[in-house]
Amino acid sequence: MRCTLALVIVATGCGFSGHGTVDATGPGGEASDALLTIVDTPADAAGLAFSYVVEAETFTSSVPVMAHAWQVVTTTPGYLGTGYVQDLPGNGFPCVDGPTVSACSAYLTYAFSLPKPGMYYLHAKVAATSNSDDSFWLGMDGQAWENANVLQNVGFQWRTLSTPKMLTSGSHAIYLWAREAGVQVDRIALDALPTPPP
Ligand SMILES: [Ca+2]
Repeated sequence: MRCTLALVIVATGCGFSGHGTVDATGPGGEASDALLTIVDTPADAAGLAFSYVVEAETFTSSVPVMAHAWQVVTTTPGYLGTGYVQDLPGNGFPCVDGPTVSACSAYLTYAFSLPKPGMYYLHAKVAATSNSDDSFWLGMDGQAWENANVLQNVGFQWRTLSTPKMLTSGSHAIYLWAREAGVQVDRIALDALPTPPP
C-alpha cells in the first residue's frame, strides 16, 4: 500500500513522524531531514497500519522520580538525531517490579495522534554498558507494556517488545520508564511490523 499520508500525519508537535512510502520520493524513499529516515513500510493486510519513528530526545514531557531524571546526552557515539536520553544519575538504581513502575521510575512521554487503528509493535534503539543499566520499561497510555533487556557494549541497537497491541485511532502517548538507571535510549518506533526500522 502506498501511504500518501505518511508525512502529513506528523503528530502533535512531539517529534513523531510517519514513515512509509511517500509519493514525492518513491519506493525506497530518501531522508527528509536530520531527524527522520523515510523507509518503505508495508501496511497490514487490512491496509490500516502506519508506522512511526521518534527521536527519544524529542519527548513531550519529562517527570523525575526519586532523584532520577531522563536527560539528553551526546556522549556515546552512534546516536541519530541530536542525542539520546539517559536516566541519570546512572547508578543502576533499579525499578524492576512492574506494578511499582509509576512510583519508582522517572519517565518520558511521547504524545501523538494515530490516524487509523491497527496492531502495533514497540521498538526502542538502546545502548548499555553493564548489566546494571541494560533494561527499560516501555508502554502506552500510562500502562507498562513490558520491559526489555539490552545487549551490553555493542552500541545502539534495536530491541522489540514481544507483544503487539491493538490501538484505536486518536490521541495516545508512549511512556518510557527507567528500569535500571543509566540505560541509554536513542529512538523509539511504533510499527506495524515485528521487525524494527533500519
Ligand atoms: Ca536520538
